[in-house]
Amino acid sequence: MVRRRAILAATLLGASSAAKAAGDLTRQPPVVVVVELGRSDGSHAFEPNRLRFETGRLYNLVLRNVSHDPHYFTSDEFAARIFTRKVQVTQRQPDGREVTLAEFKGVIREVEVYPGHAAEWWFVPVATGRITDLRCGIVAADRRTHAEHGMVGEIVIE
Ligand SMILES: [Cu+2]
Repeated sequence: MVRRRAILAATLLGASSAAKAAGDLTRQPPVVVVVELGRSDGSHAFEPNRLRFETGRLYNLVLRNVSHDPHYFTSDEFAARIFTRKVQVTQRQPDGREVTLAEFKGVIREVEVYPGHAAEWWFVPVATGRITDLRCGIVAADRRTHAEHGMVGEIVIE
């Protein structure tokens, strides 16, 4: 009886420590994913324009604007399926180091990045789905949006 109780206690302890290990999903080492916004030749696109994430993992989505125009990374469906830990604004120094200038926390739906700069969106996907509303809504000189010029993308959360 005593032995049986000891085994039960060990089992319960094991279960609780496993639950603790899963604990704070925003504090695991991030998976870094880089998406370039725009192209240096002036055309409008996300590169890559197909993204895949898994629920429960922490991602650092680096949005790097490599063009001469500002660009948005906008997706309502994506925002509804993730928990945002933070969005941070970074700046590359002349010596190549990336420094953080600001951090934003809370629900984020849209990030705009200016030419030559980058922002990092740290998040944990919490719901699966195929998301097709990734777009840049900026209006170009010809009055068509960047999305209409092809700056759209697809996100799959598994
Ligand atoms: Cu754009």
